[in-house]
Amino acid sequence: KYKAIIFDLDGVICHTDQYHYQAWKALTERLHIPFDETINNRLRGVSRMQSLNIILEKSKKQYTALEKEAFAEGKNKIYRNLLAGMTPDDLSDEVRKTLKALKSKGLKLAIGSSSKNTPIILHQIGLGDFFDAVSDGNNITNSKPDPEVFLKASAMLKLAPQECLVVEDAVVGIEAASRGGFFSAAIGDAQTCKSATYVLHHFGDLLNI
Ligand code: B16
Ligand code: MG
Repeated sequence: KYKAIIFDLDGVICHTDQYHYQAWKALTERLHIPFDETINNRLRGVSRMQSLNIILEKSKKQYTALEKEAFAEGKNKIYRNLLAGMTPDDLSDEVRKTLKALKSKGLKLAIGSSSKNTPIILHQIGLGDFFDAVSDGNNITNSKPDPEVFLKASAMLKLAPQECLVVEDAVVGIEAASRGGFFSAAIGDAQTCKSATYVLHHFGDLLNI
C-alpha cells in the first residue's frame, strides 16, 4: 500500500552507530567525561553538534563555541577514518536482499538521514547509485525529531507523506515520522516506541508489511 520507503541510514541500513560510539568515546576519554550506551542511544538520529551538547551535559567544564567546533571536527575525523575502512561487505546479506526485493516490487526507495557523511557511507557500502532519492544532513536545517529530512525525501520522490513508510532505529526518528504524517517502522533501539506504526524484529520483516 505504500509507494515508497524512506530509510534512516545509521542503525538501519548499516551499523555505523558503532563507529559514532567509538569516535565519541575517544573524545569523552580525552575530556574525562562519562559515556555509556544509554547516553549513546540519545545520540541516534540527532545532529553532530546536538550530539556533542548531549555528551557535554556530563562535563563539569563549560566550553566555548570555538572549542566545541574543534571537538566536533576532531570526532568527525576519527569517524571518517573508520568509515574509510568500510566496504560492500559491511552491508548485510539480509539488508541487500531485502532492498533488492522491495525495489523489484516497484517501490521507490529513499534515504532520510541526519548524517552529513551520508554520501561517503553509501559509496563505501556500494549503494552510491541505488536509491531514488537521498535526503541527508547536508540539506536540512533542523534535525530529527523535526520531520524536515523526511519531508524533503518525500518531496524529492514527488509523493505525499501518507504514501511513504519511514524506517527508523531512533526514538527521535519515529517522532519525526509521526510529526511529518508518515507511517513508520521501528527497528533496534526504537522498537519500544509506542507511536510506531510497525515494529520490525528483523530488517527482512519489511517484506511482510
Ligand atoms: P554526522 P541517521 C545520524 O544518522 C546518527 O544516528 C547520529 O548519531 C549522528 O550524530 C548524525 O547522523 C549526524 O552524523 O556527524 O555524520 O553528520 O541515524 O540519521 O542516519
Ligand atoms: Mg539512525
